[in-house]
Amino acid sequence: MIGEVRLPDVEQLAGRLFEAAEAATAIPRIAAAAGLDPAAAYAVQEALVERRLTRGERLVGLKMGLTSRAKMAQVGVDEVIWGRLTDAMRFDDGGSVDLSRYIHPRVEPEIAFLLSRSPEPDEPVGDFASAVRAVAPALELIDSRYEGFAFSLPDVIADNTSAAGFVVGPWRPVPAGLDNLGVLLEVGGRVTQTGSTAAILGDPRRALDAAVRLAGRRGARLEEGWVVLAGAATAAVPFRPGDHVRAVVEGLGTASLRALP
Ligand code: 0L1
Ligand code: MG
Repeated sequence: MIGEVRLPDVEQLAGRLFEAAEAATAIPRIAAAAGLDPAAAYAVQEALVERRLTRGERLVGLKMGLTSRAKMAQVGVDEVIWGRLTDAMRFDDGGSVDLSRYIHPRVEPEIAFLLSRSPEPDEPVGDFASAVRAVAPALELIDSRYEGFAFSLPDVIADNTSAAGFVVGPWRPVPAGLDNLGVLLEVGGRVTQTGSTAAILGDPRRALDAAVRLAGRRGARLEEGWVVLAGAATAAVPFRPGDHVRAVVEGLGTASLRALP
């Protein structure tokens, strides 16, 4: 048992979310009927990602979700959450993606960290910065497996926090200040969202602290060479066939992705 949820149910719920992603077909929300609390929802997430690993994917990092007020307001959930990234979710910077693989994809501009070592969950706050080798502009492709892109906190945790894909721009050394860099999201060369890295928990480095601590609570360790997506600096926008999206982060550069027509 995990809370009120039996282990076979954890596997069954993970299977439903896995199949929904495979078939690119939305399913009704699962958490209320199954009695999922956040702890049980993370167990479902783990079982869901385990299915990807079983078919040969590799864990390459973590993502933080709902780290900005704009994102919390957009989805009506007000807690920072985390999910897992695999190698199959990564797209080349400037590459392209076939959106028919997704249900209702959206994109959002982020900051990515590259880890130079595996941080210890009990390191003092702020020390995790010494575990960062480089930083980069990034894009996250999110795709809720739930109908209407609507969910509760345990629903979205179980669904691996809507993780679907990501792009990392050129890595560069971490600049002195990361806490107030301008961020733009362009679609087809037109600016559709503007924000600042300050929107990411006040400073994206706090998202890294949160990643290490929250994952540590579930016995998950971040590894050397992993990518940590710190969270979006703006609300997400729909990603449509033919769109060319670009995240522009002041002083860091750009990351882009094209959706096939
Ligand atoms: O990366 C994110 O902030 C997404 C978290 C889940 C909420 C959503 O799907 O927008
Ligand atoms: Mg995100």
